[in-house]
This record gives sequence, C-alpha cells and structure tokens, in this order.
Amino acid sequence: MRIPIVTGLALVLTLPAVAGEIHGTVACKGVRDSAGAVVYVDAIPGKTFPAPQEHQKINQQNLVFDPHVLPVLAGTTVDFLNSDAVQHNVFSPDACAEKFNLGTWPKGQTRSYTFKKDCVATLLCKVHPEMEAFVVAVPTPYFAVTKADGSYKIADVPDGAYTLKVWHPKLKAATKPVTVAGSTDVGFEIAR
Ligand SMILES: [Cu+2]
Repeated sequence: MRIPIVTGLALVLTLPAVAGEIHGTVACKGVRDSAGAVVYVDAIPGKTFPAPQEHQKINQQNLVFDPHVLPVLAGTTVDFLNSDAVQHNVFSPDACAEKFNLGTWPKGQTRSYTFKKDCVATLLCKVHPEMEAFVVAVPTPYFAVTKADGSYKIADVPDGAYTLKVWHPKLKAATKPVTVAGSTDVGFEIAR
C-alpha cells in the first residue's frame, strides 16, 4: 500500500496550478444577433500587465473593417491592412486614442497604432463614411468577444474575485462581480 500513496502525493504536489475560465452567454436584446459584445475582467487592484509584443490586426477588405470589434490589452499595437484596390484611411475621433489619424494608404500596405490606455476607440475611414469598427483596449488580458449565439469563453483566468464587464457598440454596458473557481459560468442580458 505504501508505494501507491507516495506516488499519489508526489503527483498532487507536482501538478501546476490549474487556471480557471469564465464562460457563458450574453443575450443582446433588440439587435440582430448577440455577436460582437466584449466581455472582460476589469482592472485588478495591485496587478498590472506588460504591453504585449505581439501585434493584433484589422483588415480592410470589401469596404469593411474585419473584425468589426477587436478587444486588446491596453498597450497593444494594432496593424491596419488595406486589402482593397482602393485607398483607405483609419482615424479615431476619441481622445483616449489621441484622436489618431494614420493617413491614407493603398492595397497591401499596413499602418499601425498602439492603444496605450484603456479606451473604447471608434475607428473610421475618411474615404468611406460607412466604414466603422471598434478597438476596445482593456486593463487585463482576460477578455473575449461573443459569437452570434452570445456565447463567450475567457480561458486561463486565475482563481479569484473580479469585476466582469460587458461592452457592446449599441447596447448599455453591464457589470457583475464574479468569483472564479475553476470553470465559472456568468451570463448577461443587455439592451438599449
Ligand atoms: Cu475606406
């Protein structure tokens, strides 16, 4: 009997700390579907996250921004690629994104902007007024975007108590306290 007990103990002691996850559904009322809501863990007191080295990308193709909603950790650089035969521009009217304007550039070229602080930045194109997208720069790396059915999953969240927030381009934002212990389910319903 002694050997199995010792082996079992050693196994428990050497297992890495298992991170939890937050998942669930955001029901978006009064809009076509429940896609494009950003769910994220708000600032955690005493904890900061270094700016990611890896860039994120938004493509301009067929006269639309893709993706339409991009959450990033504050400090992230986003590369804007023009994949169309026409010129595109990218600018933001929002002060938290320094009202940046990257100029206009042709197919195959990229220009970049670093979102330095927490910000919901509207992205527009001066050439095509109907083009619109959003970069949502948030204070933690724990975020996700909902699919059309409203489902989302934020992986690798350390167990603990947090404030979970939801942002949507057209609907009222919402906040919920959440205690993550392993796999944790949190649902929202948001409306105008
Ligand atoms: Cu354009």
